[in-house]
Amino acid sequence: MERTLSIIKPDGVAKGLIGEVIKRFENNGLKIRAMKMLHLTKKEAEGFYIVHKDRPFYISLTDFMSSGPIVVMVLEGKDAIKKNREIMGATNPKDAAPGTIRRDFGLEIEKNIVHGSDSPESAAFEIGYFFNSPELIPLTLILSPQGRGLR
Ligand code: IDP
Ligand code: MG
Repeated sequence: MERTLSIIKPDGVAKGLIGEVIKRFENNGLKIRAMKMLHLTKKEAEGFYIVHKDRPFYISLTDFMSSGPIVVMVLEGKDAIKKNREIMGATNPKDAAPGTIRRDFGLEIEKNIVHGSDSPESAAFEIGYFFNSPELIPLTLILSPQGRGLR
């Protein structure tokens, strides 16, 4: 099992795609271990994308990522990093395969609906950027909830 960080970016939230994106993860066997809606400050967006600080699109990207609410999620499953990136599609929606989130809904290379970690190292950094360990619900509890009427 592997974990990855997913973000539904401000364009995905604004277009009403939260449910659509989550449905695709669930249909592909990815379990949601943690989830929250946030509105990042510019500084928080800069910190998250620090790996891109020298790229020409850094200012525009961090303006965009702090422009409205986002949904951040920890996904877990077999090969979750690769699987999530397959479901998302290529960075530029024009290059993304048919049936991927970015191809189906992305406007252009920056406003491409979703983010996904690209390696185990970035997943660890990105999950830790938004979540403390106690915020991750144990997988066993997700798969077989304990409670009144559910035993
Ligand atoms: P990824 O999201 O597919 O991993 P990265 O290269 O890590 O792609 O870029 C991070 C994000 O920065 C992209 O998802 C996109 O929103 C934005 N981005 C990447 N390349 C460009 C570009 O050339 N122009 C504008 N924005 C870009
Ligand atoms: Mg990336």
